[in-house]
Amino acid sequence: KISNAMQRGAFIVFEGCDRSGKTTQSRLLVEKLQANGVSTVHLNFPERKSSQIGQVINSYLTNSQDLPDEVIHLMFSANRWEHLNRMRKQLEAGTTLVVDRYSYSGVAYTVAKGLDLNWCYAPERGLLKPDAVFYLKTELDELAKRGSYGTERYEKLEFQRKVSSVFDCLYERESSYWHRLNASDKVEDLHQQIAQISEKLLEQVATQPLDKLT
Ligand code: FDM
Repeated sequence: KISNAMQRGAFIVFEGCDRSGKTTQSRLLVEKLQANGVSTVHLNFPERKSSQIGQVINSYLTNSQDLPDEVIHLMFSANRWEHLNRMRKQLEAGTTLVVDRYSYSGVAYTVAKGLDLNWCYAPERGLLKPDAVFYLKTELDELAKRGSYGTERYEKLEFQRKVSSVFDCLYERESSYWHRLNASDKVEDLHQQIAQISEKLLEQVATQPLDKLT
């Protein structure tokens, strides 16, 4: 039996369109794992507060600053790179990370603007690869029913439709570690599905090395 000290945490990511329930589900998972005594940290990309890059992203998203599509894309990626070392240390120390959005949002939102998928993915190579991605898939009319969007840059139904189709492509490509879930399921049912998969995952990955996006 391998001692606890050698076990790493799991790297779990939530992806999906705006208002798909990522924040609710990621919080519920964090609470559940913590209640089970698992050291767990909740993160969210973009991480808007703790760096200058994050602050630029925030002013871009709230429409107070304009930037070329390529530039903001690379800033979203840089925002992940600037948190890489800390994330790796936490995982290696046995802490599980539950992350609301990651590289796949980076790709999906920029490809939805018309940029090339391979170009969009390139700066993500070398970042840590998640052990699992929970893709909360929304039907567009369901999203529309959830009421009007906020005022941030991407919160428009037509744009979300494009984002959603890129997520579907990514799911086809990455399905070995993606779990596509129906975002219109009841909150509690979704949570049960996610918790069950995560608990198994925690055991499976504890002694596996961390992987990188290639
Ligand atoms: N977003 C998020 C991107 O365009 N690229 C990225 O790399 C990431 C992580 O930022 F519209 C978009 C997705 C969303 C916005 O997301 C902020 P949240 O859900 O408010 O954190």
